[in-house]
Amino acid sequence: MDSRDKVLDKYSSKIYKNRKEHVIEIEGGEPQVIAADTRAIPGIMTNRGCCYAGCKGVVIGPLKDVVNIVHGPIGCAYYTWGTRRNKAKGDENTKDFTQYSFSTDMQETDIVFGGEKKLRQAIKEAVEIFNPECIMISSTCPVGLIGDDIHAVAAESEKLYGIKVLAFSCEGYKGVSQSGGHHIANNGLMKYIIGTGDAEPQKYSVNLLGEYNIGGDGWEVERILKRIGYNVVSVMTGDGSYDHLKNAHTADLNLVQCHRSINYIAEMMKTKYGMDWIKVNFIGVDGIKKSLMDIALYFDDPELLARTEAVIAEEIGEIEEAMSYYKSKLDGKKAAVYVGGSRTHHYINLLKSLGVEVILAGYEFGHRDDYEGRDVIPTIKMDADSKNIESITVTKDEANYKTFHTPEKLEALKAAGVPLEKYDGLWSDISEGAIITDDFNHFETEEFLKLLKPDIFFSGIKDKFIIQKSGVPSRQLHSYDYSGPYAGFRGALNFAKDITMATYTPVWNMVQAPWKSEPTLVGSLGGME
Ligand code: CFM
Repeated sequence: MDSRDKVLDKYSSKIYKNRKEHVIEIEGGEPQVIAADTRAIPGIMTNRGCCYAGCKGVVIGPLKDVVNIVHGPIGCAYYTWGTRRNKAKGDENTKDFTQYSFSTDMQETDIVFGGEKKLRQAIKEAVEIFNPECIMISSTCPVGLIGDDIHAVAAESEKLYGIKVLAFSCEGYKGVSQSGGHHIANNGLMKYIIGTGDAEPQKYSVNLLGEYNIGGDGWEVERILKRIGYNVVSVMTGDGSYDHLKNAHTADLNLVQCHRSINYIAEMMKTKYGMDWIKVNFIGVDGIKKSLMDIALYFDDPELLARTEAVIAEEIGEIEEAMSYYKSKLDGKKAAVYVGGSRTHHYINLLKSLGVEVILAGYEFGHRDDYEGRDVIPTIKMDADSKNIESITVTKDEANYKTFHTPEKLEALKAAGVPLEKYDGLWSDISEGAIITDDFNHFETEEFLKLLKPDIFFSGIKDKFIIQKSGVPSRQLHSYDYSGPYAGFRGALNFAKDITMATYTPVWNMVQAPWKSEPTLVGSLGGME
């Protein structure tokens, strides 16, 4: 029995039938079909988050000049406050509210008598105290259940205060994971914000999509892009702002880092404004090199291309020696990588360049295209859960529509390997024999750890403790624990250093639970000690 069967064999037949479609072994370089983006099994400890987490926590929360009001119980606001480490800085032109947590703090009486009054009051206070240009309201589960009309409150507040007020019906229970929340957030930003600014277009301008500035990743990417000579019009959404997002339509090209959370905006901007998008990856030296060259090829300017090559050479020169030292320490190690919907793939080239092989991997909530590539999208069957998430259609904006290249030139770029509207998915880089688990759970994590014994496990806050208790070092690839940035050339070096320290400091293996060596309870039974 191989390790996959050994783990799945422990399930009841009903659960086995479900999970066998989500856990696969990569064989013979053949394209594989995986079940993804379906409901988690009730009772199983999934690592997923909810729809509200995807909308407020992931996509709209990082917009720094927006007051993000969470309409709901205080816990929902508290748990999306700071833990993701999406950094932001205000400046003389842009306010930064990301250090605050705004909530209506719903109580039982609000659930019984309705919470709209409290929401109106929260908006009034936010306007009086913070004077923002934009407020966004996110719904939590009870709001959807009792039927508060947050959209009506938003529309009325917009008139009353003369600012932008958006409402998102992203109740936690919608869809099957945080993925639905990404889509809802994308729809709102596209409908009401992108395209409302009147800035003048700049030369060599790009938007950076699906970059959330975790641990400062976005700042490192922007530093490199600016060094080469690009103008970054907006970042969606790490350290991003309403102010910049309004003018996103003026850029020449969209760069998509996290495909899962934001491909909807990239696609809609192509239809509405004619703006092309390419898939990039700024994690890992090979990934960054390829992405920077792809962007330069797109702009097709010899000077820009020369600068790109020079910056790449200089940046690599800075880290090369240290990287090869860390490679000598890490060569031959094996890793497990489990993140949400895109990072698992992004980190593979970085790990490979350090001699680390990925033997176990997966996503919490990826869709089939995140595994198998965008080509499968037309074959993905919609189910009742996916139909529950609104999919909006946009039309050509005649006034702002522009094309940068002719269709022939775009075809030539595609033929030259530039990933225009293309994403190959995790399959394209995963090693033969690797085990892939979609929507992984605590049971499978423990079992695969015992069987495959990876040297390091990249994971998140919910699973890291299981991993550490079993003696294996863990680094969080969601928040980077307390470290970062990991993106860009300098980030690659931070990463190499952190995982070398983790694998050479096997503290978790040395910790023994106290009850294993001495009794922790003392008492007497029937007169005996
Ligand atoms: Fe995109 Fe993300 Fe990810 Fe994601 Fe996330 Fe995240 Fe993630 Mo945690 S947007 S899909 S919903 S890259 S919070 S910054 S690390 S699960 S792999």
